[in-house]
Amino acid sequence: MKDMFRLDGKVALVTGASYGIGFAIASALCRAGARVVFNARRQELIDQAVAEYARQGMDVRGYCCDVTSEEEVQQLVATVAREVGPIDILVNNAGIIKRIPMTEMSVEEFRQVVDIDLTGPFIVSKAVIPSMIERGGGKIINICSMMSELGRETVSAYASAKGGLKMLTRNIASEYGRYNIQCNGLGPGYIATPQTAPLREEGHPFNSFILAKTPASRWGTPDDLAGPAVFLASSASDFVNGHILYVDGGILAYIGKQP
Ligand code: NAP
Ligand code: GCO
Repeated sequence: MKDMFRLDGKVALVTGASYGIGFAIASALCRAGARVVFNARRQELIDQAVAEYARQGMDVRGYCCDVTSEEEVQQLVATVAREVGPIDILVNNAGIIKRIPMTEMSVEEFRQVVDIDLTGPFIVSKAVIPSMIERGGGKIINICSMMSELGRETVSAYASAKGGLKMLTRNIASEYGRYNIQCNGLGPGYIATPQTAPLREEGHPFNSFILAKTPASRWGTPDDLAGPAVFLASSASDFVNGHILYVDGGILAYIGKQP
């Protein structure tokens, strides 16, 4: 049974894995046997991440690539295929958020969030699917969000992108499932990473708000995503397609703790 969750012989690309959730997912896939590579934009942080992966006993290669550049992505996919091997598992993790009231957000700011969080996964998925088809299948995991299902003040661009990413996930599953490509989403709840650090500052009301909205009464950690990611990357999920697996401590099931 445990062999179903092994990834030996597979090549995995995790976008945006220089730290945060991507780093945890890349580490999990590596420990499950995959050859893992990742990309990000800032070379200094890529170098630091490669050193940290190595310090933790993992041989993970990092490449400088912006997921919003189709040219850079196509070059990344070709380089990985040449240096490591064709990509079997893609995790579209790279993402940003801008917390600005919608009427105060510029069109450029809105477009930047959607470009990275939604168009980026389209670009990278489009680049890897042809070789997955040629080789008999593959796994695509899109990192969605609570905001794939819910809205809140100041995150209109992010929620629009993550809602779209849920449907891109379902559409890739629909269009390419016949080629043994499974495309699913992982929907983290509120996870303690640099992206949410502003919400966790001492005394920030959001901290107590999230603890009251989470049955588990805690913020998630990136490592909470490790097992679900390995499941969706492995043959254990070969008949799971177009599904968004929420890893949220129960937030989406819960009305919230009575004040
Ligand atoms: P994070 O700590 O801000 O890390 C983001 C990573 O993505 C960094 O490695 C960053 O490196 C990279 N990145 C950003 N823009 C990129 C681009 N255009 N091209 C390539 N790499 C890019 O974020 P996180 O909290 O780990 O979140 C990771 C994913 O999970 C995101 O999609 C986020 O929306 C989603 N998510 C997060 C939470 C949470 O509570 N933290 C919950 C649900 C979903 P560079 O800036 O150097 O490129
Ligand atoms: C926010 C948070 C969330 C998390 C995550 C929740 O400002 O509400 O940043 O959006 O990042 O996406 O699943």
